Amino acid sequence: MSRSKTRDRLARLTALVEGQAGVGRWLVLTHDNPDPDSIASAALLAHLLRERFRRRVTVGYGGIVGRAENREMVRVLGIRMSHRRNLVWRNYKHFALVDTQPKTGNNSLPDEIRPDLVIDHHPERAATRRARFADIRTEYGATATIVGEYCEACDLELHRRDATALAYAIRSETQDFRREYCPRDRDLYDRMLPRADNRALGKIQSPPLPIDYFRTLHRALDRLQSVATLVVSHLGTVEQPDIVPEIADLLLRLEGRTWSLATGRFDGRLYLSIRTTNPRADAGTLMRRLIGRRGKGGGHGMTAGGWIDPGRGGEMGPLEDQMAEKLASLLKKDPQKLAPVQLD
Ligand SMILES: [Mn+2]
Repeated sequence: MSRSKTRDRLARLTALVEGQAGVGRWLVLTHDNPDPDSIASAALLAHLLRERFRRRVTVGYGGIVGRAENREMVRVLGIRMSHRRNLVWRNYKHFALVDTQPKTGNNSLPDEIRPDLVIDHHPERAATRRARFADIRTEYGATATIVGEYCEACDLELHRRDATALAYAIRSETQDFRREYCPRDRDLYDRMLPRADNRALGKIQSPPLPIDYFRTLHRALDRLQSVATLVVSHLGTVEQPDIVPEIADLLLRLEGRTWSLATGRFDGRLYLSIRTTNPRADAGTLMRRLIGRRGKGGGHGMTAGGWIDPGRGGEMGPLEDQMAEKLASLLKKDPQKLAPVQLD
């Protein structure tokens, strides 16, 4: 079903990009603080627009490529991306969003710009309907799988580094298929892995880690809290926001726990990440209820992220505690019983 879906949509995409409406420079944007899924999706869509449609394309991002693995991915695979501070919006005629949607608060596309193309696997947002072309497939584990299928559907030649980027994106986004995915993700991964550069994959998966990583990890373990099956840690000010979901993933591996929450402060915002081992959960909706109108958030069933603007002079502590207690309540656990976990 999905393959014919891709072909139908490819016909519409082709009409848009090849038609008069598609002439002029394209900007393909990842979400802010891009992860491997977003980076691979953008790199492959840019490759498709260049090779198949002969368009001039720039890949842009906001925030920081923070995680050591993601920095290594960009470096080893030679992926070229421009930071938003170096982008002049009016130089572009067309805008594409991958692994994110308009007005979600996690990408740098100005609200007044209507995107031409949106490809994503997060639940559809109202603003996405204004895009000229949108392909939202929530059943997919990775947006990179959707973009990869487009590349295959138009017989685009995929180089070793493209196959490597796709394989790594699917593997990391699904945590080696321990998180939500569909057979399409597995199939594309199986087609890409034999063509991928194994040495590059190895380097990307175990890069050198800066001392700040260990400092933050130390703090995370020092400030561990728990109630029933929920484990929580507040990292305070962090060097880069990607460490927050990374710690949430790690905490979830604590035996006997099925939910984790990590928070961290960066650049005036409090970032939050929720993880669960329950495949029937809806972490994205839970995150949006947790944040309410104080910020932006969303996600999938088993993973979610968001941020809150704590306002001026917001002290580290009370807001974090309030969020942890609210999450405990939403999960029907007694917030009063949230207590430190002593490790020494
Ligand atoms: Mn994704």
